[in-house]
Amino acid sequence: GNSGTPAVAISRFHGDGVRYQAKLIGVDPVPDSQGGKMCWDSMMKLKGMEIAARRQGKHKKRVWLKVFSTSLKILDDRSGAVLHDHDICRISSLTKDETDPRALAYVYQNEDSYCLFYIKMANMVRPLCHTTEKSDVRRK
Ligand code: I3P
Repeated sequence: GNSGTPAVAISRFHGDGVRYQAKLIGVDPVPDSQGGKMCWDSMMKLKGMEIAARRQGKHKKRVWLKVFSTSLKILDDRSGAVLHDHDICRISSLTKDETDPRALAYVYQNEDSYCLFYIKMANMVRPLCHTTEKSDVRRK
């Protein structure tokens, strides 16, 4: 039967996806799929590294975040090369950075390991947070 994802099927993320301009703050291996403290500690660690890098004149990597109905791709902003191709089913937690309205983090499961991806959007993250939550994908 069709027990798929009808809500997702009618979303605007079908087909070519929706592209957001962003920067990759950092990627950090984490021990688990979720956990508020775990995510926050990882985000603070990456933020510390970002600050240290900036002091040395280094900039965050500019990327495009492309959201599709079943995947999230992180592309190099210049070449368009796919740096990360994430199956949305394997994104186990999404954390809004309460100290930065443009930043968010999610945990991605790759086989038996987990990685936290910390991303800074060019614009406010609220629309993205809403649309990646499946219950909110349904429109009207
Ligand atoms: C930049 C400023 C930007 C920041 C950028 C910094 O510093 O803080 O807001 O971009 O980060 O270099 P300055 O004002 O001294 O030029 P984001 O807001 O996107 O973080 P970046 O160099 O890592 O791109």
